[in-house]
Amino acid sequence: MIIIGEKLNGAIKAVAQAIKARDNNFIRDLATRQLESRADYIDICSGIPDQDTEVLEWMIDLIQTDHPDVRFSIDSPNPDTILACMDKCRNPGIINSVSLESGKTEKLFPAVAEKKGWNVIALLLDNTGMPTTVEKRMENFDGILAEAQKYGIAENRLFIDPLVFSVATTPEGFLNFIGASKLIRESHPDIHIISGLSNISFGLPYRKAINHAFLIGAMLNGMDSAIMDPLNRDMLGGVYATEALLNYDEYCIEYLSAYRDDLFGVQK
Ligand code: THG
Repeated sequence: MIIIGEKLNGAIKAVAQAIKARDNNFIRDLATRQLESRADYIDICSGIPDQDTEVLEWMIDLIQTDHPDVRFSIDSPNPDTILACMDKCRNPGIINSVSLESGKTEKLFPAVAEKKGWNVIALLLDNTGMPTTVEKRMENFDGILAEAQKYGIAENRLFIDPLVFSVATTPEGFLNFIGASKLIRESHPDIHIISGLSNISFGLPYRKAINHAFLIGAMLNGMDSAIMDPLNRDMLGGVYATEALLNYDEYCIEYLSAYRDDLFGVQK
């Protein structure tokens, strides 16, 4: 699994406060802990539209001073912010995100095509709003793929987010998510499939049970990347265990290594 650490998000109250106070140490610590939990990318999202570029550039500078090899997931609704952040990053990262909403791919795909090593998350969304069926997701997938081909972006640089809604309000949401995931996985083995783990449980109690079931169900149906909390040790255990069961981790080498380094928090 390719893990994107979600913790540096202004939607989380403590992070919003740290951003407001420009609390360097809070930000540095959350980045360090996520990297110690072997996050492949650190997602950064300000949640403040009028200071978006400034806040994200501040985080990038801070974190890459401590961790010269860090790769960022630039999480912003504003393509100009994403472009500015790409220039700041020492290492190639991942754009979060494009979609078929007007202007997004036109602005960001040329930068992906030009900048070596950068990857891109594409939401299966267009100007008509959230997709509610498998068919609409696949129509949007075809649209994204056509755009990527136009700019010569290889399929293994694309992370498709089929979008998932809460099971509390959208009873068939998970089935539609995996319906699209399966079709994409079967027809395009090199394309990555990604999701945020927590939308599925919105509005329900004991969210971690639902998030955990989602994680495993989605991994069995082609999801190979997640925006998640790598400090959540139960969830991290689920990731490593499922990878081993699916024979992506021969002889459980990664699982055992994570256990030895106590990433699951169960060592004495
Ligand atoms: N797809 C894409 N990008 C996304 C999302 C997506 N970016 C934002 C969001 N969804 C993913 N990020 C978060 C960040 C924080 C939380 C949820 C989603 C959150 N975290 C809790 C906290 O830190 O307090 C803890 C969660 C836990 O313990 O597991 O609520 O869907 N492309």
